[in-house]
Amino acid sequence: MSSGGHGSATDRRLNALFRHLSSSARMDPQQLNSIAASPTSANQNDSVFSHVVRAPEDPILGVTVAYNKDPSQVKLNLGVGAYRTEEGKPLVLNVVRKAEQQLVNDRSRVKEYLPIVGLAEFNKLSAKLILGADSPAIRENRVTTVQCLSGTGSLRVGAEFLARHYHQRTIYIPQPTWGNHPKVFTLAGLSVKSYRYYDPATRGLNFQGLLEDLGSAPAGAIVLLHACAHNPTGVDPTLQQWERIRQLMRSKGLLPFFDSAYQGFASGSLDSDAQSVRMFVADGGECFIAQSYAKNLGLYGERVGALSIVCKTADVAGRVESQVKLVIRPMYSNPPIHGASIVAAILRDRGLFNEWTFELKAMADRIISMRQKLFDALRARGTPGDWSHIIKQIGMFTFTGLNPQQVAFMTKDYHIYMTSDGRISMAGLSSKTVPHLADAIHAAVTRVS
Ligand code: KET
Repeated sequence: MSSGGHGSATDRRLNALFRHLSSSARMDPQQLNSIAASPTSANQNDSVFSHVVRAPEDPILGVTVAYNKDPSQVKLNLGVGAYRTEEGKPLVLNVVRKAEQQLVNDRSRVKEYLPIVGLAEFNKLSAKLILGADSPAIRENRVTTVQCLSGTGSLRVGAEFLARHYHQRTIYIPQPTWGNHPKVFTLAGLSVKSYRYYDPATRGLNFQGLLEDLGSAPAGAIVLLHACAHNPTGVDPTLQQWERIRQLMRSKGLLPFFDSAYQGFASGSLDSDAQSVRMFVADGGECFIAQSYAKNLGLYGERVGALSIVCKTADVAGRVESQVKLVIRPMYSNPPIHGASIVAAILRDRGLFNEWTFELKAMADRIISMRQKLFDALRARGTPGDWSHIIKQIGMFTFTGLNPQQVAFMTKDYHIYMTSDGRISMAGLSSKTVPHLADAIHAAVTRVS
């Protein structure tokens, strides 16, 4: 390869570029017009993208798009899982405002890039939050945690790593599950299969079906588990059932991948909601955990989350982390600093942390009270059917059992927006809107089959 000098390839390219630029600069306007009108130039109506077909809206986020277009005064968005106050307004937690104020007041803070793996303190504290402050896995340095773009980004980074470095490319997801799961895993290069989870007849867990399906999964397969507050069903295994699942999975060498998007939202307690994960970590085995702070800290748009990979030894964890960095760097280089700084400020300070647990419990309690109110309202109307699942289900959502036709009817006649599988976000409901929803459900089940 020549290096410099008149004859180098770089010089030739630069010279050609210079000739091109100076000649077009000298071109008169008429000459330019004639080029634009020449038959070889692109026709405005003939886009190189004219074959692109319009994609459907996202089944969950598209509900908000439709809601925003509706001019009705009584419209109600129960689609996306986003917390609203009794006044129907989005909520910024007080503790988040305090942490943000601290950050703004701290003049020593800069906006430099974070490392590829994100904010070190945030990562450490996130691992502690999900695994427990006294977790032996953390003490033994065999957990690697990387800051990712909320829960979705954590799932995707974990899946990309697995597709590159794990011997089994099949991931089992519950039936049903969050609608984005199959897309995230398929696009990461994994092959997606499902295991039985929900029994529409009992509106509860199909525990037998779950055990059978995981029992016949190939050794080593990855299994996606919702850590708590299963979305969309609101049905979680009991601790005894979790223990059976753990034994079965460990005996077959199945690899757990926990999605923890609702820690604190199920019971109102951060520790209780992490019990499923901690059970799998206590046995010394390996697992993946994707954490989101979208719901429990209300940081939806800040995109703050973490991927933790619990390994057998510190040495393996270090090597795994080095490869996770190779996944992240060409995707988005490194994660954003603001949201992670808010979380770190809250998790490191006992006062702020306690305040958070208070606010979190208040959100969880308001959701639980909405369950009772909706149940009572349907009972008062004598709506046909057993609606006790509304008060039994856990977390942000009620899986109503309404069919797509009934959902479409409620949207058209009552301006109530929800996903077509009949899931409603209880966090979007308030005492004022419960009667409207109960009227709509009553009309739907009595008039639409
Ligand atoms: N996991 C589950 C189970 C989940 O419900 C969500 C979001 C996520 C991960 C991702 O959240 P993130 O904002 O990336 O941290 N679910 C709600 C919002 C959405 O669909 O994006 C929902 O089901 O309404």
